Amino acid sequence: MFCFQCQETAKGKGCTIKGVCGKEETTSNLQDLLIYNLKGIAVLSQGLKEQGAEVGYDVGRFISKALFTTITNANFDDTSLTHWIDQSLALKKELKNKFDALAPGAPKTSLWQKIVGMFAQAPEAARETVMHESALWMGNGGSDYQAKAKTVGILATENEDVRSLRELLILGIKGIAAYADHAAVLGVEKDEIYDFIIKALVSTTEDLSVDEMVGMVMKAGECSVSTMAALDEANTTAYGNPEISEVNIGVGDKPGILISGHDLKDMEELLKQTQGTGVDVYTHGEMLPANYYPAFKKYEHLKGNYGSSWWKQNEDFETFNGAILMTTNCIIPIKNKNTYKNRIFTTGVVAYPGLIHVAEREDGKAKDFSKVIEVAKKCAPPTEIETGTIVGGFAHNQVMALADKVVDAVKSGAVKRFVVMAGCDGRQKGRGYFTEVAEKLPEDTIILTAGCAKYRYNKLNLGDIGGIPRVLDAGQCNDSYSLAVIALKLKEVFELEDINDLPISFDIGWYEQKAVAVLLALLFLGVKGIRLGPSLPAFVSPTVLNVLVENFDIKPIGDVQGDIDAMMQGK
Ligand code: FS2
Ligand code: SF4
Repeated sequence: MFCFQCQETAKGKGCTIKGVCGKEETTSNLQDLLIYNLKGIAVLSQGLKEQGAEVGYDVGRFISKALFTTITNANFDDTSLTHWIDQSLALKKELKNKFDALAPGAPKTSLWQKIVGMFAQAPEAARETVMHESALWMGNGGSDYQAKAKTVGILATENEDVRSLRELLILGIKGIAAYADHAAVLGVEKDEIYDFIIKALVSTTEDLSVDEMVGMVMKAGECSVSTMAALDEANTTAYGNPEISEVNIGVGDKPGILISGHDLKDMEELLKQTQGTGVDVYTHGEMLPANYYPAFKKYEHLKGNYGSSWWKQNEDFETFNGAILMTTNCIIPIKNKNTYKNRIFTTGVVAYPGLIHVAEREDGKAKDFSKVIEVAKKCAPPTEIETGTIVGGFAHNQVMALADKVVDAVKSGAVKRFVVMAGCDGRQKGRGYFTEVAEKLPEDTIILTAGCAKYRYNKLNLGDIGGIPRVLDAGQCNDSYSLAVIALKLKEVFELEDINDLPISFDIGWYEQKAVAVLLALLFLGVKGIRLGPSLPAFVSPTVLNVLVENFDIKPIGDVQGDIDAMMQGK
């Protein structure tokens, strides 16, 4: 195996024996093979499109979901991944049949020209050599998946810089695909998003120049912005605009279900199905921002948030005592001493060996969470681990409602600087940096956040500036779009030419691939001087890093006080 997609990769280089995340070698290999098949699906889809044939949304949806399931801490289950590969092969066969049925004399354009143009003159065997092998390999049952996987992984691209740019693109579109899938679940799908994901996958099968590959990476940033905008539209249309909310972090006296991950549709259906059952619902990790939506706040049995971010789940799930539902990443390996194995469920793109999986929606019907509810009913209420509240709900609409106050505070000098400390949390000790920065930032600064990075400081009680809380939480990493909207609005209000002239610094924590998509979005919006930690991505080669440093002044986090001093000077 070779995997270097997340921040905690072994020795900062790559996991080669077993994932630091707990991913087994066979699992990693199957994920590589799934990506390889997605490339094949993309090559065939692109060819069909160029020929004027229709490629339905179901293809974009399948690719998105499949990419999503390969994100860090989503799928640890070889049986599930084998099924994903089986499905990808079936789709590939279907597309290939369509492709072969097209008339060879039809108009020929770019990719089509390369592929079908040669088809027209070549005998069957020769034709097959023209198309990228990922489009042609059809497998022959599960037995050869492992053998095949070993030949198509990341290291199959030998040149370090080509590999780096291809992987940066693939990891970026994994994040984009996750956001696209969330939007699709709520009925918002866009041609341009699926088109780009397909183009990006195809580009990784081609011999492009470095400039062309860098161009694709930048386009991924653009697509990331439009995908996050689509998701914002989907979320707010379905559930209203998040609003300032005090979220209880204590517990009630009834048994509960703890829902984690990012899927708001699962949240909605779970809340409906638990109503009147005597079972309370609590959020964990990235589901905390569900408490900010008007549509969910109306449920009295939504009791608040329990525990902390994803990497604390082994402890939090123990003391929660009740049923647990993982709707997306991040699930982490269950230890022998953990007792919650029989009360945790997966759904959607999440899978873990031995756990019960709640099946997909069918025929427009809701998912059936009855098994989760039955288990919860037999459980003890959660053990109280803390009390009090945390405040959040500062997505763009809420911040815009406070815009006058915010602008006045900047003009009067009451607020000197905004520091965006969004992104991910994780297990590494070095992440204590973000807590320290939050504690030591001057009191005339405001922290803008989204994602699970906030758990490093959202219970610190950092006070407010004239009624504006010093930590403004926009929501999940899925809501990072809000931070861009806020920055662009401030730029407009202060009549600035360049986003970098705003009194905003970016001090971002990253962990997995959605953070890569968000980072590329920020670069596309022209944000310069981003600090990134706790370490720089292993998939960025020294040459590619140089490109990022030269064009965007990206830098690693340094020591706390030094970084604060520099940020306060706009550096
Ligand atoms: Fe937390 Fe980072 Fe949200 Fe993940 S903000 S680890 O990308 O999907 O979460
Ligand atoms: Fe290693 Fe991260 Fe890949 Fe897991 S996801 S195998 S920790 S690089």
